[in-house]
Amino acid sequence: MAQTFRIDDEFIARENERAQAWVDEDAEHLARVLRRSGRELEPLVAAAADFRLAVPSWGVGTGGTRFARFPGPGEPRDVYEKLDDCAAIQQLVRTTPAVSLHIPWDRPDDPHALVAYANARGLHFDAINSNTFQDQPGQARSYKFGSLSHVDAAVRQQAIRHNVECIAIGRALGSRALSVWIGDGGNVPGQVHTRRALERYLDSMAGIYRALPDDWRVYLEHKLYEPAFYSTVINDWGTSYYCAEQLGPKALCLVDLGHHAPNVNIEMVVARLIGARRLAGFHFNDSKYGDDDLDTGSIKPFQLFLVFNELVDAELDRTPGFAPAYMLDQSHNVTDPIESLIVSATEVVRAYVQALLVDRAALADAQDRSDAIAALATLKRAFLTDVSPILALARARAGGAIDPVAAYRASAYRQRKAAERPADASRVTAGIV
Ligand code: LRH
Ligand code: MN
Repeated sequence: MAQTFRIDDEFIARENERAQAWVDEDAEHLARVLRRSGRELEPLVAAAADFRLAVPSWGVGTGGTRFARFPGPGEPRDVYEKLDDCAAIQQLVRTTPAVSLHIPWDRPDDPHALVAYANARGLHFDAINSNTFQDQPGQARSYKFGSLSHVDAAVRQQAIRHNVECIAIGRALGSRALSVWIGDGGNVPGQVHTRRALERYLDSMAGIYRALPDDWRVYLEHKLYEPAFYSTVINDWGTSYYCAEQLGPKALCLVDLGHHAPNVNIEMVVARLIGARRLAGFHFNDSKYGDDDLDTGSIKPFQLFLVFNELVDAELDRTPGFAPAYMLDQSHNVTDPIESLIVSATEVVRAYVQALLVDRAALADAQDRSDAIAALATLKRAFLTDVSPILALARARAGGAIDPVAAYRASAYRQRKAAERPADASRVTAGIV
């Protein structure tokens, strides 16, 4: 395999030299501000440095909509080049050593070679995603009218076999979770029998559940609509929770932030699933209208903070079985995907550190006195604290970049990849990838 360009640690260290002075100055100031409310900077830097997030393999290519996809220069052409780009992100932010693959988009010819390639770049594999929302060349039966809930048992069996195959691939890659999102549903009233479709889904998922190794989990991902535009079989957290309860303890509910109706109180959904011990984790992104898959924290940063407020509260409560999987799931239609993933990873850690800053005693006191103003002020004080110096110090101490986007641009990584990966005009398509 030809030698390809990689950002090296020395380059990052040189870039950091230029920025070290301002980050130290800002960190000193923040330390003084925090000390006023009895908080120390160091534990927060350590917590930021320990935070882990997975990136989606499909996120490093340019995304699109049903109307069009406008590929950028140096698009990754296979799973190995996707890993190269994931490695570049990890090198700069030091928060994203895990990659979540999607099958068949990333089906490995040689899983062991892929694991070695990933490990050599400081990466490992997170949850594996199945795909029964598209038909593959040569596929026997179509998923046009559904998959795990299809009226035809033969189509359901085909979808079950695909998920069982994903578990086998995941085991070879060291994953410990299968993530199942299906687009099953109807476009007109009456097209799908609402109760029977869910029964068929549960029967199919029971088959997949039986194939799970003991130490594995299956993540059920709900979504309000799209590609079905009237009814969706796994449409909301309640349906997902009901199904997890029916299937067994290894079934958990994954929250994709973009999969809810506008104005749904997602932080409450998170609190409900934590309380029910069924929170699988997250697909972080942001949205203004539908499942826009925009960069995390770019539209509703306060909502992201409130979600982490629930997560940190549960963490501090030592809630049994609380081990959510954190992952980005975005579609980068007009930005350099690597820059978007760098910024999004940073915004997720920012929300986590802001949530750690919440004065829990003051919040509980305000809640006990039903003092809404004091309660909101306690949250806002944390949310409005600029924790950028903490995030930069955490990255730099782990060998990452103080200013990762600036370092990425200075490396000319994209231009070099454009030279290494000549554009393949035949691959200009519409759609998410
Ligand atoms: C569905 C979804 C799901 C993935 C897909 C790429 O909207 O969020 O998680 O499989 O995007
Ligand atoms: Mn998702």
